[in-house]
Amino acid sequence: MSVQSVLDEIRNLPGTGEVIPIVDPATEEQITEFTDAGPEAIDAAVARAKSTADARTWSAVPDYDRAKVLWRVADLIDENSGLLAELESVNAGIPPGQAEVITKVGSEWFRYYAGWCTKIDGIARDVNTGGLTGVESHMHAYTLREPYDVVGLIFPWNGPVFNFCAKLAPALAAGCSTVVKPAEETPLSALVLTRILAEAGVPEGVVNLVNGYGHTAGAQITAHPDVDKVAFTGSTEVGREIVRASASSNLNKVTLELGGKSPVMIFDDADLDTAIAMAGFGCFLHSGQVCMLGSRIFAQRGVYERVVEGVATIANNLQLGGPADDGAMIGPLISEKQLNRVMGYLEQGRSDGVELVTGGHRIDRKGYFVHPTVATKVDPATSRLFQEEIFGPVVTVLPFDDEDEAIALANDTAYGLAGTIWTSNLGRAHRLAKRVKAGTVGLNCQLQFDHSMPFGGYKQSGWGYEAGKAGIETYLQSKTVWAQM
Ligand code: TXE
Repeated sequence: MSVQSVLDEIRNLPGTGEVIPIVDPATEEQITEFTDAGPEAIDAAVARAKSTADARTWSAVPDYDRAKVLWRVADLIDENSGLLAELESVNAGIPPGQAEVITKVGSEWFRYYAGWCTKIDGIARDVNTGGLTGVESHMHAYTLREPYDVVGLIFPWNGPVFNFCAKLAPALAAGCSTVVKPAEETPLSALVLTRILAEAGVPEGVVNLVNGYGHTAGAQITAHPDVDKVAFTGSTEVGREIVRASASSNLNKVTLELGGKSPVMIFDDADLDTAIAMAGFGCFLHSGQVCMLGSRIFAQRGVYERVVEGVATIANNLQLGGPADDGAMIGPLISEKQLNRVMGYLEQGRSDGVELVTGGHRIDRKGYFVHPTVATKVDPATSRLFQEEIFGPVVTVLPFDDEDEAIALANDTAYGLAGTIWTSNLGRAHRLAKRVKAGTVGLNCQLQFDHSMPFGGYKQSGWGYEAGKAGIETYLQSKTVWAQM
């Protein structure tokens, strides 16, 4: 398969809805288009998933065989990593080197969860009380961990290969049947990945890829009476809609990986060179379109000026560009919609009196590029720049005096995805790790992720976890069985 064959294939997929253009964000050129699948196709996808769940087509495959299939998926992703990385670049604007790294992380999702297939187990106990009958009896009780039958997997455009693998690997390891909807902006790599799953031995009907808008295809999946669970990554706003859809349909279980506004605290005893380098990279990576980036930096008063200057220098030196530009470290924003959103925040900031130390404007070239932007003099109480997830290359920097003030500022957000503390005082690092209200905290490190460790949000950053043991448990239900001895 080549990029061109994928572009042709999606154009020819059947659908009954609107025609949706796919645009290369680095050139603003339309590269292909596809047709929204339409309501009948979503119903048919759910019905196929349900029939394989009812027939136990996948869930009854012995666990060690499921593991072998998932391991083969990982190998096939590696074999196709060149194509997947190219698609990631042309469709999501991710620079080629980073796209290769993300593709490798993608195959490791499947290797990690291949291992869990043989480790799904419950508990067993002998119970000798009469329970609610009051009559003493001898019971053996045990729990079964069973997959949800049909799960809807809906994800965004910011890392199409990563997001596909993060959802499919644990769902398939658990034994679920799936309906999969990638973002309308970035449906290309999902076509290749779905084919890889089939080639590796996932039976037909277990993974059902559908394409379309969120308000059409996505909304129909979340409200479908035969969908037992929805796992979603995207905006907090749509997260709320998914919860509402669950409440007004069949109360399907929901896990949500939502936005962030993560704090980075730099104390004056930190290794400043490393802290500034990581804080600068850790807010502008992928033009700020990664949920766990540190988009609010707080620097202790004694090092505040150095931090502002250091992060601004990084912002000015990061090479922006598309896949065709040699040495590009940062790609474009995904779409015109996202560009307008980011520019809207910057306008708002200007009219609020925020000081833009650098950036604040589009780059004078084709593509949705915004100059990495450092904002100071931001009022936490009133500024939308400080409070809302921008999902663009924009960071705010504010000073603090002591630990209590740093923590108060760090936690002054509706989000709780991640946080970072830079200090050489180990006691302080661990003390503050406990006080940050977020699902991931980095002590003298930033952007850490591993498949083996749970990832999830406090507060409005989400419900439930991805990765680690917690990541597969979210696709399993627990059944308690009582046996009269
Ligand atoms: O996300 P949406 P958008 C945040 C970020 C960004 C903002 C908007 O702040 O600026 O969201 O991005 C599907 N029912 N994040 O508009 O709309 C949609 O088709 C079911 C953070 O692109 O949430 C796509 O597949 N599904 C984030 C997916 O939801 C619906 C990553 C995400 O789209 C739906 C991306 C509906 N009613 C954006 N409406 C993160 N957590 O990493 C849309 N969708």
